Amino acid sequence: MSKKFYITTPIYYVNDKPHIGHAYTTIVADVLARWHRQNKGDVFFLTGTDEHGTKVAESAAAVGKTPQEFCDEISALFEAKWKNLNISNDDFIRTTSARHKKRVIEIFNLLKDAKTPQGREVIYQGEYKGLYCTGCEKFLTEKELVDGKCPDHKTAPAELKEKNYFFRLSDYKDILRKKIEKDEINIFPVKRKNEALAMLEFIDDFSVSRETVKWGIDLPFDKSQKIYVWVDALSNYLTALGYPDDKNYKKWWPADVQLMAQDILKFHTLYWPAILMALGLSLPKNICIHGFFTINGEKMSKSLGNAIDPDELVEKYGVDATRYLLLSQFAFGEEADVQVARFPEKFNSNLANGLGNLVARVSNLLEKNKIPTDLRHDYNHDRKLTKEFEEKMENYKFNEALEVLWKRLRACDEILTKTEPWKMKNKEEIKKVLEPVAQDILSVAELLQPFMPATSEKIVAQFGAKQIKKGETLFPRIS
Ligand code: ME8
Repeated sequence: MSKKFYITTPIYYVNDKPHIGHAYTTIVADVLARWHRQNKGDVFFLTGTDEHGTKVAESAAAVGKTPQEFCDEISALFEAKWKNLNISNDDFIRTTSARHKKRVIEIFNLLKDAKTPQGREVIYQGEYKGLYCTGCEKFLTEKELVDGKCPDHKTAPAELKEKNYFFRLSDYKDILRKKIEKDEINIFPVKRKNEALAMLEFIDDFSVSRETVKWGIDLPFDKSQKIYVWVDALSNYLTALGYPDDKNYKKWWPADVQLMAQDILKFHTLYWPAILMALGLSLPKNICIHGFFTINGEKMSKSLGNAIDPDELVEKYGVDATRYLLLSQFAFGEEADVQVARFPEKFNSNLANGLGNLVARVSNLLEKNKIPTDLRHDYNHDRKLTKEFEEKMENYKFNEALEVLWKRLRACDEILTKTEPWKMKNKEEIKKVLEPVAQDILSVAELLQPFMPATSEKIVAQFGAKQIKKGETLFPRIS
């Protein structure tokens, strides 16, 4: 039986247009999904949009739209951008969809009856008095502020005093600590695990409903309240599977990999596992957290106006090159400054010259000299290369996985430079040089499939033929 692999991205807020930060997480998920499918995994890849809360309602009002109209529009924009990046998600969940809302209500009814490990009610009514940042849709403590402002949004938080229902997180502290320490929820990279453990010491019960919010799902047992947008949003990973009434969730849950950046670490490593434990469900296996992109050292955001639209890159470089440029630039998990100014140079050296030129030269020589080849056409043919590549993939080192392939391409270039087959007259001699190089190209192309699916498909078709022929230019140089 093939191994199931359930992978998720965060569901993105519709108040912001998709930018390369969202695109990065989604491309990484796509690469992992495609890689598992290629290895005969049974994959379910989920992404979607987070559409409730004051922030979204305010964004809609600012452009004179109803919240639902606004959500429909921006959610469709996310879907279109993902299509444009050749994202192979199996489902797209929206928190304003009927299927999601219905199941969130069921989740709340289950939580209402649930007991903590200490036998107390998980949900209780209380009053929240404190700070709230609408930009983050997050409750803040004084300690988290910088100069009295939210460090992410650089705005002063609102002072709130309202009736809320709370989740008794304090009763889960010990069990959460144990599970995180023992890697039962494997938080990657380890520095994020340590951050989660440090945060755990300071957390308190959290609100699961809001009194003063208008755009949201009604709390089933108190209609004066809306479900807090974060609990609504986290539930998506279950509602998309049809939890609790559709048995489909039994096939896919728990998630194998949940991807995100560190901005939402607390919600996913502490709140979310506690909610799952309260529901009696198992915990996600891996929570993989990447760094926050900056653009020239500045946080990328709508308010700062420096966000890059992935479509801009696709238009300039093409889909596969955009995916390559974003994933090869830095290690997953590190803080990363996107240096878009370096993209043209990288495109020309690694794609136009590196891969593109090699494919063109070798195919041209084979066609011109009418040399047939007989190449092995399977993923595992070059065990050494595949193993080295897989080791990097298993550790989320996508930039290094790509480098493994490019190292091989450079070695091919060196062979050609050294042997100069274009000067050779004897067909057998030419074949002796070119056939192994063509095999390397084919093996690299097979492994490249999760990153650059269309390019991989073209090269595999081209080099899979008995008589290899020169094809179209894969990556025309950019000036
Ligand atoms: O937080 N660099 O949605 P969101 C890298 N709706 N990644 C970035 C990024 C950047 N500058 N900006 C955004 C939410 N991302 C909630 C999530 S999930 C149940 C609810 C990516 O639209 C990254 O994956 O603010 C980050 O975690 C996510 O977008 C936040 O998206």
